[in-house]
Parts: sequence; C-alpha cells; structure tokens
Amino acid sequence: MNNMCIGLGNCGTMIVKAIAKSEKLNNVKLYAIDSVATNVDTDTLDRINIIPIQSDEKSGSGRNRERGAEMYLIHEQSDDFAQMYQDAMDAKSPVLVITSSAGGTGSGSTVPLCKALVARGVRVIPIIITPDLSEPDAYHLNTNDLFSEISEITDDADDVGIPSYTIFQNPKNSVNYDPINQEVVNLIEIIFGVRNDYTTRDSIDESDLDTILNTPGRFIATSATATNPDALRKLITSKVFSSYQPAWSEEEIKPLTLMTGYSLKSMFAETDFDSVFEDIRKRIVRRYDEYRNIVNSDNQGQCEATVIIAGLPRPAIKNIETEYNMANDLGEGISKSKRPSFLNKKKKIIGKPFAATTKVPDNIVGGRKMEK
Ligand SMILES: Nc1nc2c(ncn2[C@@H]2O[C@H](COP(=O)(O)OP(=O)(O)OP(=O)(O)O)[C@@H](O)[C@H]2O)c(=O)[nH]1
Ligand SMILES: [Mg+2]
Repeated sequence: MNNMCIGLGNCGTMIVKAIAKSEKLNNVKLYAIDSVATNVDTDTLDRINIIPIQSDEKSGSGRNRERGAEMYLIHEQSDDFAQMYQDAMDAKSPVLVITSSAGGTGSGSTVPLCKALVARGVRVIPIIITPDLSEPDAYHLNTNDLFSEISEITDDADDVGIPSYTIFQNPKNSVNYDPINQEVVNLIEIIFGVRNDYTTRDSIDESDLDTILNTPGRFIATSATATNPDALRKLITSKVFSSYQPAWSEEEIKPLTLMTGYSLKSMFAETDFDSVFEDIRKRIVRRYDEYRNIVNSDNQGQCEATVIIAGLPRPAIKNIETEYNMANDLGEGISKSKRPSFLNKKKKIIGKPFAATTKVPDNIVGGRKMEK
C-alpha cells in the first residue's frame, strides 16, 4: 500500500514536483490539479498524474476562490477525478492535500476535494501554505475563508472531518520558493515514516505516528543534521521556533496538551538525547505523550534529529474588513450643467442628415442579409 499526495494550484503543483525529486518518497502516488498546463514538463509527466481543470476559455481563477471551486466541481461532474478518488481510498492513510491558501484555484478547489475524500472515508491532512502578513488583503481573505470552510467539513457521523492540519508561512518578499518547498518535502518524509531507522530499543512505529498525526489541531515536523550534538541542539531548536512553520507563544500553549515525537541518530544517541532536545522540551508545558526513536549509529560522523509536535494552536490570522470599499460611480456628484440660453436661439436642425441615404438594399430583410 502506498502513500498519496495531491497538490492543488500552482503552489501545490510545485511542491508535488519537489516531492517527485525525493528518493525517499519514490513510492508515493502523486497527483497535481491546476488550471494552467504550463507547470507541466516532460520530466514530471510520467511520475505525476496531472489533471488540468478549467471552466471556460479563461484559464486560472483570477485569485477567485469561488471560481476555483466551480472549476473543480465541473470536472468532478464529468468524472475526471474518479481514478484519483479510487487511488485515495486504496492508499495508505493519511492522504495529504497540498495547496496555497492565497490564490483561487488551489484554495478554492481544496474544499470540494477534501469533502469528496472525507465522504469516501479517506483520512485527509491538509498542508496549507499561507501568505506573509504583509501580503495584500485578497490573499488573507482567501486564507481566512479556506480555514473556515475546512473546519466546517464533517464526516458521516457528523464529527469534525479534518481534525489535524499543518501550516507553512511563505517568507516576506519571497522570490525563491525552493527552500520552503524543500521543508514541506522534509515534513512529508517525517510523517510518512521514511526517516526513522529501525531500532529495537525506543522506536517510533507507524501506529505511534498515527496517534501523533490524529491529535486534533496543528502539527509541525522538522529535522536537522549537524556534525556534533551541540550544533544539532542549536539547529533543531531554531528550526522549531523560527522557521517556515509558525511558532507559538508560551501563553497560547499553556492550557494545551501536546503530543510529541523525537528521533535522534548519532554515535551516542542515548546519552545525547536529553541535551539535543533540551531547549525544545523546556518550552513544552504539558505533553500527553512523548514518542522516541533513538538510534546509536556512527552515521558517517553526522548527528540527525527529527521533531514532531502536535496539538498546537492555529497561528494568528490577519483580520480583514470584509466590506469592499468601492470607487465612486463615474457620474457621482455631478449635476448636469445648463447651457447658456442664447445658444438655443440657433436655427433648429430639420431634415435628413447630411449625405445619408434612406434606401435599404433590397436583399436586406428585417436587418438580415438574404440570398437573392
Ligand atoms: N511556498 C510556495 N508558495 C508559492 C509557490 N507558488 C506560489 N506560491 C504562493 O502561492 C500564493 C498564490 O497561490 P497560487 O498557488 O499561485 O494560486 P493558484 O492556486 O494557482 O490560484 P490562481 O489564483 O487561480 O492562480 C502566493 O502567496 C504565492 O506566494 C511555490 O512554489 N511555493
Ligand atoms: Mg495559478
């Protein structure tokens, strides 16, 4: 049984293309849905199942989520997603849905896709790429609408359909998305369990991962590699608290019970464990459980750590005034002026327009040209 990822819109498609390059994720079934075909190249065609969606001659959605959703539904009605739905039902759980929240195509079509999957009993985890807080209003309106619509999806038993999710925030004025897209790939490797080496001692197995990922709320997952445990401690701590995955304040997590998982692979992993994760564990107030994967290995002189923390609060959103303040009407505030009366004293215009003819050619009947 294979894992499966579906990327939506430009951003989702780009990340699926980055997944296709990961050797560790060789067996993952990949789908990409977008309204423009330009993202497709021959390299990726045989690795990724690409489904183009459009609703009329204008490709794209113009950053309009309603249009994105509509395009998706039109294609759903013509059964374009039947194979994808079947693959999702056959895939290993969970199925990941990857999209930017800010655009139209991805953000809009994510909701009907998630609904369709949840209705088929598929467990879905959305990976949502959000805009920086300095981005224009439209990006944030789309983001807020997406969050609210996902949270309204329910399953057969009327329970929350999508209890857990993960979020990456694009850096300010980003021109190169490769580093953040790579971090998403990294997270996927961690949650699909292809990063943990087998160990007979402490280990994180598939059912442990399942428990962590089923924890309601947001989760983060990241990893780091360094040449010694102290450098690794600094690096993994900074990746948890100041990276593309939004951090949290002490106030926010105080009342929450978190689910955590740590893995370490190094020469003396057992003794290094406490010091490597010290700074992170200090900032976790309450934890329901802590899974560990500890591998003593020379690892060619490298130490490797991964961290998963679940049950986190949603990051701050930008509240946007939903009222759209429209420009004034072309004629607003203008009263039509009166011409000076002497101008009306000119001679009245009578008779036919100069050089015009009233004769209609005899093959024109009722405004239409007839065969003679
Ligand atoms: N991390 C990341 N962000 C991206 C990438 N491509 C676009 N974005 C961001 O995604 C947002 C726009 O979403 P897109 O994915 O381009 O939009 P879409 O889903 O194709 O929707 P349309 O509006 O119809 O084009 C912007 O905030 C971009 O900064 C990418 O490859 N990686
Ligand atoms: Mg697009």
